[in-house]
Amino acid sequence: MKNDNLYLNFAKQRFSHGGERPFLMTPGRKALMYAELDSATGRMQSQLAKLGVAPGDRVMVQVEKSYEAVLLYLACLRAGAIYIPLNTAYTSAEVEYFIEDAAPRLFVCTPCEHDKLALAANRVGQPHLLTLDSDGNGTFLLGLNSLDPDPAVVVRKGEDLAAILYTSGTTGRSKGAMLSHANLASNAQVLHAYWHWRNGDDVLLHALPIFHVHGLFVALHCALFGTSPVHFLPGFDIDAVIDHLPGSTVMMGVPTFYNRLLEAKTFNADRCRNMRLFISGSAPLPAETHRGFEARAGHRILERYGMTETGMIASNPYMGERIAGTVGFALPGISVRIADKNGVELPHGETGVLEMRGPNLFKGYWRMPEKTKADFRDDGWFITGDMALMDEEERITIVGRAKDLIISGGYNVYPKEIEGEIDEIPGVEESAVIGVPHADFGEAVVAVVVQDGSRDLTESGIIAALQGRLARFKQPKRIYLVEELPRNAMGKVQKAKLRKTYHATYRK
Ligand code: MCA
Ligand code: AMP
Repeated sequence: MKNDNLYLNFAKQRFSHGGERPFLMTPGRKALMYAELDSATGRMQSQLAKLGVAPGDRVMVQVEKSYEAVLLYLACLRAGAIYIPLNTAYTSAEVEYFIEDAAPRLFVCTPCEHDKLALAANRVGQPHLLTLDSDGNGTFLLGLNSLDPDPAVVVRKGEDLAAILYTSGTTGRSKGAMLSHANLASNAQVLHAYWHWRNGDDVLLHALPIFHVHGLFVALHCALFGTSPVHFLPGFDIDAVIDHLPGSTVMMGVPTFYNRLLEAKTFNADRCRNMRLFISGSAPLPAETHRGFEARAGHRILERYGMTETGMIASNPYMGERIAGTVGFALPGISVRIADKNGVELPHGETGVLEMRGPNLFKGYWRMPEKTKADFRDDGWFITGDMALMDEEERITIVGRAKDLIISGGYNVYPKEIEGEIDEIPGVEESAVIGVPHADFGEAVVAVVVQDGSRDLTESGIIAALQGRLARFKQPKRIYLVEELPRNAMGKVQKAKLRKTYHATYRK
């Protein structure tokens, strides 16, 4: 029987060629070699089986970056389990929802979060709760070395699920995007070819988190397909990134990475002498960053566009012109159309909602058939919620969002969720959350709050009340207390007006 397990795509074709090459290289640790991958992931597969994880079971993971975290992801693929990574910034109150929703068989967390999560897990389900830290220690690894690697990669059909990635929604609650082995394999193959990956010769500089599509799939899958060594940094530390540039050829980052490189005095073209490609995505790259980077580094950043539900949809060309402010062309095998609100395709040059179709398109939202239905046209096109236009050559420009979404430093924040938490605070009558321009994060979260008069609220008091309830990156960085919110004739809060009023909050 044909086995479409994504792991085989990486392993069978490539590891044997790349055997003597390092895969992950983290400062202070011995490199993890490609030759070690099969046995290390096979051993973890045996560990998963010992813990009762069967094909189709969910494995939820909220851990720092480490070799073992990547091995665990690959082991879940091998075992046919569904991998669910969570942002390490989520609080235990937020994680409780994910455990209840996904009902994982196993939850792997950082040791310092164990006790808090044990309480949350007990309230909503009973997954095995084990630990893993950034140095590769933890209860998940106990006894691992005495296990024999399971040589059998579990048979999966292309449409079987490989991962669920939670993405917040306009209605407030996070939705689990179900991604299949074939979804991930097709996108990885397309990107590997489109960006002219040089098997063996490329070295990837990896400073992204590994709980999102960007760092986990786009970056690591290209490296795995190319058996490329990866400078695997714990996070985006500007000095470490600049130090590792001369030994790298490709970097992927969110616009904040590029803004910060331009702010750094030690960053210059000489540091980039071996680099062949800088890629940006997850949020709009400001045209001035694009131009400033070219002037300083001598490289035109290649901007691409995608979503958790779809992986990458469009990219500027590798060989052709990379134009600032555009996201390039639909990737091979992926169809894009710009449509009106009824799904009718619009002529070139007109702005509408970007819809797409292709082998990378997810299988729907986990246990949310109604939400899935609402985001698809009857003929299968997926409605991204991004406003865009296409020129005569079919080059795509993202011009805004139909969905009420803030992107801060590459992390998505849905105002509805934040407003819900603020409105729960005693003394708050109502609130409106908006994004305002921010030089480092692109957009910063700001809340405009009306009091109900029952007590005296302050900016710091409201921020303090949100601690533990929302991840730090979602918390408003400024709160404005006002008498009332502007509304239109229908009674709807006029967010555009608020964005205009508070536009200059972070202007230098
Ligand atoms: C950290 N903080 C933030 C953010 N990150 N606040 C707002 N927005 C953020 N993104 C806050 C922390 O809570 C903390 O606040 C303070 O900033 C410093 O925290 P630290 O961890 O030191 O921050 P950092 O290391 O400087 O992180 C900034 C970062 C990081 C490097 C830009 O956020 C990051 O790696 N972002 C990448 C996100 C990503 O991978 N997105 C891809 C999604 P305090 O001190 O007050 O506690 S996938 C996707 O979008 C699609 C598929 C796509 O197209 O790729
Ligand atoms: P996520 O839900 O984290 O996958 O975020 C996906 C959203 O990020 C998209 O729907 C876009 O709104 C945004 N996005 C990703 N890449 C770009 C880009 N290059 N330019 C503008 N927006 C982007």
